[in-house]
Amino acid sequence: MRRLSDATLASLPASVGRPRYDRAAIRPGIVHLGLGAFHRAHQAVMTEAALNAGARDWGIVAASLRSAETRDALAPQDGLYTVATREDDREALQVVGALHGLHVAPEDPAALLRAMADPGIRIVSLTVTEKGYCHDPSSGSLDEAHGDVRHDLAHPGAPRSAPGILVEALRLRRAAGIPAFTVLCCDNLPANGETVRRVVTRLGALRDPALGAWIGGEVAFPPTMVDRIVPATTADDRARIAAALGAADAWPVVGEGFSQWVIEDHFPLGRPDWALAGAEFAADVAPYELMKLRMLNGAHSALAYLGYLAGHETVAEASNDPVFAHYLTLLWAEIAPSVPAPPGVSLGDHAARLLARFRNRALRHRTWQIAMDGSQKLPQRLLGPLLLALAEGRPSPCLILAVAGWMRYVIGTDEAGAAIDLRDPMLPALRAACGPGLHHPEEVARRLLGVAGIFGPDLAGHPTLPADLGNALALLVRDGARKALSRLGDPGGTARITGG
Ligand code: CS2
Repeated sequence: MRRLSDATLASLPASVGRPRYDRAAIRPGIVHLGLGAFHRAHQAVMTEAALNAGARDWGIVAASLRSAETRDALAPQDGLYTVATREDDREALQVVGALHGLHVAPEDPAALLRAMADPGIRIVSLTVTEKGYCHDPSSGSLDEAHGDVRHDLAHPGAPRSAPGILVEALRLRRAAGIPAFTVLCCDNLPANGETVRRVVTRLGALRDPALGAWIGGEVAFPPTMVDRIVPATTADDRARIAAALGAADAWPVVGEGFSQWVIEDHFPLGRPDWALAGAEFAADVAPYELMKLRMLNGAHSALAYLGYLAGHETVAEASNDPVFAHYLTLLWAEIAPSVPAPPGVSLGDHAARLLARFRNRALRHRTWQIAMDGSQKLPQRLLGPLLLALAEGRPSPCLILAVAGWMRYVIGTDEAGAAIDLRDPMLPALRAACGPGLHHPEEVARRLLGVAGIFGPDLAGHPTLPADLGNALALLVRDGARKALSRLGDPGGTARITGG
């Protein structure tokens, strides 16, 4: 079968969207770090809208920070790829042309740094996942003992971490008298702009106090909330999309119809007109971000652990199970008081919309995928709302079950006794804490609470939480996740979801 490429673009079926501009006339304005599916289905699609509307100097140069896989898939297709938007039985295809250069950082860090130091680049955006920032998730500070941080301090010209790459590129610009690019973190981190500023400024200061001060003073780190559900692409996706295109695409991406981007409009060197694609600009992004991290991502993580344990392979399977749907409604009612609703948003309507999005059966979003890297996700998704509920004396059985679900999951065997393929940067510490095993749930809960970097002293030292988590974990071990959830009552008849 022929391959998707500039040469085959014109012969795709008429129903497939494609670049409406001359790709050869585009100059790069953005370097993006982290060439995963999410970037290609979210920010790149929004930038494509600006290119389609006539912008010429906002092409994207994209870099993978680890493997060459995506570059190897996309380079033979001139950087083109398909975005498939799926809602139940409907699917729309769009070929995106916004990528105008592909790097693999470990192969040639100098080439990536040169691209970032080019005066034409005005924004460096990132989707490197939570763990890519080398920070301590419970405090949000740079983890100075992190292997990649130590590497980048020892070899500053050939950095391998995202903060190390940003610091070196900014140093090169400063030395050459080129204004700093804007750093746009598009990961689900709490206060993402501020968190990345803290981490990058600190790493800069460790290299040279003057560089740290310059980064702190000169570089804009606007906060942003990003939202679109984009599961990992499957072999079925590739086959179906190739058949529809009449051309092979080695790495299409698949997402839901919903897509939201809320950004603080602070781009000293300019930005593409992302509003053309529906991006919103807000003076205060914090309420959108808290709502996203706690309502959507918090529920996602709860479903990931408890759903996986109950044998649900995907989010759609779990959310279409009435026991889990009921649990979600109760969970959102517990989380909502910790969320300051953004202007004009009803949290009840928001929760109903989330349930409909989760139930989209056209997406095979694996619970196992979302369960990855729990140590990096739990604090902002579940522990923040739990801490507030404890402080305000609100009972939180669903949040406690979600956290206990994570504990049950990291013990490493499922309810049928099969090993779980655990992925987490803190795996050695988690495994050590889980040593006492399934027969000693209270002890496991107590030890996991003490793992540095996840819970923080307020939760680990709380007078009642350790016992409550131990009991919830014991319940999950004894009865299994589904049975434990099926016992949750709803004393008010219908859970009331009200804002905080
Ligand atoms: C998910 C997110 O993998 C995960 O942890 O919760 O990727 C989620 O799908 C997105 O944030 C939705 O916008």
